[in-house]
Amino acid sequence: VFAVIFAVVIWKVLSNQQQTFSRRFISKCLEYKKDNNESYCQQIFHVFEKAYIGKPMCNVTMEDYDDLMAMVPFDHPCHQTMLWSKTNELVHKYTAKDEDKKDCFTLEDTLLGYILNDERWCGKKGSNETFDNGCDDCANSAVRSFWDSASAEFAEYACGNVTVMLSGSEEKPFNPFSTFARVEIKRLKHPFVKKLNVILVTGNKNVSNCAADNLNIDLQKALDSNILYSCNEVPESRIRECSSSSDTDVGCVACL
Ligand code: C8R
Repeated sequence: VFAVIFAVVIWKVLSNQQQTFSRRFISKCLEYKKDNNESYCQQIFHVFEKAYIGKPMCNVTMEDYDDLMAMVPFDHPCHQTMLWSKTNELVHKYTAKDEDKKDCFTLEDTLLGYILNDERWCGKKGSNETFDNGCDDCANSAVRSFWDSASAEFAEYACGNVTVMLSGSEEKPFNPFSTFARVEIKRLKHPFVKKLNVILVTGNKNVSNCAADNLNIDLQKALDSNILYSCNEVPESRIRECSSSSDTDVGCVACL
C-alpha cells in the first residue's frame, strides 16, 4: 500500500512539474503575441519539446531545434540588432522601450527568447516529460543547445550596422567560450552586415579598453574581414541615463 501511495505521489509531483513548465511556456507566448491564439502557442510548445523529450539530458544538439527555428521566424528590423556578452542586465535595461519607440532588439525581444529567458528545462531518456529542475548543465544540454541554436539564427538574420555590448570589467571582453564568440560573430556576413560596433562598458573596475589585443586581434580575426569595425568605451552611468531617456533616434547607438 505504501509503495502504491509513494508511486502516486511521485507521479503527481512529476506531472505537475511538467504542467508548470508548459503552462508557463504557453502563458508567456500568449503574453508576447497578445492575440490570444492559444493553439499557435501550443503548436510551438509541441515542436519545442520534440527537441529534447526522451533524450539523455546531455545529448541535445543545436540541430534538434531546427524545426522550432523554422517554425518561428524573426520579424524585428534586421538592422537594429543588439548582441551582448557578460552585460545581460545592462543591455536589457538599455534596450527596454515601449513598443512604439523600440529601436534596438536583443534575442530576448523575440518570441522564443522572451519565452525561454531565465528558464531551465530538460528531458530524460525513457520519459516523455519536461523537467524544470534536476537538469545537468552540460555542453549538449537542452538549454545550451537552444541558446546556441537561437543565437545562430539571430546573428544570421542581422544586417546593416550590428552592435554588441561587451564588458570592460572582463579581462577578455571577447571571451572565446562565450556564445557571442563561439556562435554569433562568425555568422555575421558581409554584404548583409556592413559594420560591427562594439560598445565596451566601462565602470569602476576596468581591466580592459578598446586598445586590448583581445579586441583588436582576437575579435577582429574572428570577424569577416569585409565587415567594418569600431569600438567605443562608454561609462555604465551614461548607458543607464540613456535607458531612461525618451530619445526617439533610430538604432542601437542612438543615445551614446
Ligand atoms: N544569448 C545567449 N545566451 C543567452 C541569451 C542570449 O540571448 N539569453 C539568455 N538568458 N542566455 P553570457 P554569451 C543565457 O556568457 O555567452 C545570445 C544562456 O544560458 O553573458 O556571450 C545573445 O544574442 C547563456 O549561457 O553571454 C547574445 O548576443 C548565458 O545566458 C549572446 O548570445 C549567456 O551569458 C550572449 O551570450
